[in-house]
Amino acid sequence: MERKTRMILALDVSDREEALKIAEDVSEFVDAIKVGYPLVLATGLEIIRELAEFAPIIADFKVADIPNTNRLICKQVFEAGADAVIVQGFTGRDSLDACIEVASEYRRDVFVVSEMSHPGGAEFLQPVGEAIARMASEAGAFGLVAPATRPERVKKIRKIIGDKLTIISPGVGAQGGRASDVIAAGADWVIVGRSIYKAELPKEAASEIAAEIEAELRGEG
Ligand code: O7M
Repeated sequence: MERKTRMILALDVSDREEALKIAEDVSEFVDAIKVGYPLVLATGLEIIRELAEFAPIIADFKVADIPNTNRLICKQVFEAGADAVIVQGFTGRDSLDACIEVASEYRRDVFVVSEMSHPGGAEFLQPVGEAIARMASEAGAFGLVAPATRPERVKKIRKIIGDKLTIISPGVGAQGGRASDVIAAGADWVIVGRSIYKAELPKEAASEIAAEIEAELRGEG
């Protein structure tokens, strides 16, 4: 995945036409499109190939099962044309290894959720987030998912993993996080959903966030 705009669109709409229109509109401002259950359950897995025309696709299925089932899920995800898959880390090293094995067969990437951005993310997952980040690094994952709503946690996790893994960070806009803050804290990409796809003009909204990130990277943030 190229690090250009440093933004990933979370395309959580449930209508195929709307999804394709937004993807086309904002493609110049995003490095990837994250597709998850809302869109795939509503329109079918084929949407991954259709959207791949506009940007690399990260399949957000937060895979969280035993190694064998994880292997079967990841195979389907990559056969469907996704460039990367998002998996949960809390299921342990063997489950994660299964995903990474399949990803390397297909030459694709795995992102691991170490902790989550919503208030409940602090209840059970945050206390083990750093251990999950270390495990993901040892296992050879491509990246971590860490919360833009808590830039101080992104900073801490960046310190733990160094430059070995990338960090993608959801929680910008609708959940209260700021793109520039989390890029400054060490995230490689921010993930933005509602602030773009619910905006009256998604292209304008994406362009504004991209400009904010650019200013931060130039040191004007
Ligand atoms: O910008 P939003 O809040 O509309 O969307 C954020 C997207 O990121 C949405 O698709 C969530 O499911 C996802 N997300 C979080 O919001 N918080 C997390 O901790 C993790 C994710 C995620 O993408 O996990 C892989």
